[in-house]
Amino acid sequence: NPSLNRLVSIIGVPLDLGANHRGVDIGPSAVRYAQLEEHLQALGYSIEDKGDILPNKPNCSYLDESNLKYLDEITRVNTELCAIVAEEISRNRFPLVLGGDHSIAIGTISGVLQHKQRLGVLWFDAHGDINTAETSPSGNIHGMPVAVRFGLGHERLLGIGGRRVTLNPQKFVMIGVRDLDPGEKKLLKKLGITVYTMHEIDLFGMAAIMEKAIRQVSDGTDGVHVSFDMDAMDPLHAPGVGTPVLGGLTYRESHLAMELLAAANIVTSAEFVEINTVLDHRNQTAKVAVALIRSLLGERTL
Ligand code: EXY
Ligand code: MN
Ligand code: MN
Ligand code: MN
Repeated sequence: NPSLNRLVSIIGVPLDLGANHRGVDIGPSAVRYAQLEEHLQALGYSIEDKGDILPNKPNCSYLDESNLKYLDEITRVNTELCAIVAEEISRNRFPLVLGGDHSIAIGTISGVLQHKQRLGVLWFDAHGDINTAETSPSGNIHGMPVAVRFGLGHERLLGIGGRRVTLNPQKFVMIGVRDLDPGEKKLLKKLGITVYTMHEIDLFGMAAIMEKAIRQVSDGTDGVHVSFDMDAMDPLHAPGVGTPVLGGLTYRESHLAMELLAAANIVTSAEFVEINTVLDHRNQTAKVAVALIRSLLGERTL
C-alpha cells in the first residue's frame, strides 16, 4: 500500500461556536480517547499530534450585525488552523483535522489551498453547508463553509488565508445530503455542484457513487480533501451529532466509501467533524470516526 509511508499530523479544533451549542468542543478529546494515535501507529504511520487550537469562550451569545454568530472568534481560530494545515503540508505531512463544528472546514481548506490550487473535495454531510448570511435560517457559521470556499460570504471569512483562493465547483462533490434550505438548493444548482443525495445512494449503491465521485475529484486535480461531517451517517450509527437527520449512511456504506478512497490512493488531507459527545452513547460516534479514519488510511481486514 503506497499510502503507508505517510506521515500524519493530528490537529484538534475544539470549536463549537459555529454550531452555537456545546458538545462538539469535546470531539477531539473523544476521538483521541478512542485511541486514534495507537490505531494509526499500528498501521505503520508516524504520528505527530499538534494538540488543539483553543477557542476562547465568549460568555454570552453574540450576534454580529451581519447575522453571523461568533464571527470574531471563528475567524481567529480558522486563521490559525489555516496556517497550521499549510505548515504541515509544507513539511510533507498529511493533515488530519478533528472537529469541532464544520465551520473549521473554512480554515482547513484554505490551508490546503495554499499548496494545492487545483484541489478536489469530497464533502460527506446530511446538510449542504452552503448558506450565506442572507440565506441562513440560523446565523450559525457551520452551515456556511461551502459557500465561503466558493467565494461567497462575509468578507472576514473570505479573507482567511490571505489570498482569495477558491475551489472549482466542478471538482467538488457532496455525498449523503438529505436536508437543504431553499437558498442552498438554489446556490447548489447555480454553481452546478454534483450532489449525491441519499436518494442516489439508495438507487445506485455506494460503490457506484464512489466510483463516479472519485473520478470527478481526482481527474485534473493536484490533491483531494475529505471533509466528513459525522451527521452524514444515520443517527442509528452515529448518534453523537448536534444536528441529526434520519435516513443517513449506514456504518457499512461509510466504511466502504473510506475503503474505496484508500484503494484509489488520492486523498491528501482530511477532517472529521461535528462529533457531539454530550449527545453520544459511550463514545460510539468517536469510535466510528476512528474506524472510518483507519479505513481511509488503508486498513484492511486481511
Ligand atoms: N442548514 C441549517 C443552517 O444553516 O442553520 C443547518 C446546518 C447544519 C450544519 C451541520 C454541520 O452540517
Ligand atoms: Mn456539515
Ligand atoms: Mn451536517
Ligand atoms: Mn474495514
